Amino acid sequence: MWLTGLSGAGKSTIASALAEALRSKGTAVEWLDGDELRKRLGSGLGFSRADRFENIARAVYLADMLNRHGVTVIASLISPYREMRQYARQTLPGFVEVYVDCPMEECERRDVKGLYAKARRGEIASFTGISDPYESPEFPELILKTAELTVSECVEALLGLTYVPS
Ligand code: GGZ
Ligand code: DAT
Repeated sequence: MWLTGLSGAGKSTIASALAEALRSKGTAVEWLDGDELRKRLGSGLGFSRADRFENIARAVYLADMLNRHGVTVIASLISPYREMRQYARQTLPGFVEVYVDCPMEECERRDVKGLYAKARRGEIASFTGISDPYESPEFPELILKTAELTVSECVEALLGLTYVPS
C-alpha cells in the first residue's frame, strides 16, 4: 500500500492507524515512513530529484524484500514524481497507489512540523508544493480526501482494499 501526498496531508497518521488495524486482525505488517527511513537509511540523501528517486528506490527494495516474506507493507512517502511511483508499481507485485489528497492551503494551515513556515521564509529549499513539484496521481487505486474525512473513515476505506487472511 503506497501512500503518496504532500507533507502534512496525513500519510503517517493514516499509515500508523492502518498498521495497527491490520496487526489487530493478525496480519504481518510493516510500515515504512519516509521521514523515519531517511533518518535510518537515508545517509547522504537530500531533496533533489535524484536524491528523492534514490530514497524511493531504497524503500521499494525494502518493501520487495518484506513482501517476499509474506509481510504486508505500508509505505508513506511524499514520492512526488509519477515516474518514481510508476517504478514502484512495476517492481512491487500487488502495488496499490493511495493518493492522500489534501489541499496545499490545509497542509500549510496544519503545518505539523513548522516546515511550511520555514519554507516560506526561505529556510528550506526545494520544499514540495512550495518550491518543488508534486505530480498528483492520475490513476490511483484510492483517493483519500483528508480535509473531508476522519482518520477512521480513511482507514475503513483502506481496509476495504486490503486482503486480510482469515
Ligand atoms: C519535502 C521535506 C523537505 C523538503 C524536509 N521537501 O511531513 P514530513 O516532513 O514528516 O515528511 C517530509 C519528509 C519527506 O521525506 P520523504 O522521504 O517522504 O520525501 S520523498 O518521497 O520526496 O523522498 C517532511 C520532511 O521530510 N522534509 N525537507 N525539502 N519534505
Ligand atoms: P504526513 O505524514 O502526510 O506529512 P501527518 O500524518 O504527519 O502528515 O500529519 C497530518 C495531520 O493532519 C495530523 O495532525 C492529523 C491531521 N488530520 C486531520 N484529518 C486527517 C485525516 N483524515 N487523515 C490523516 N490526518 C488527518
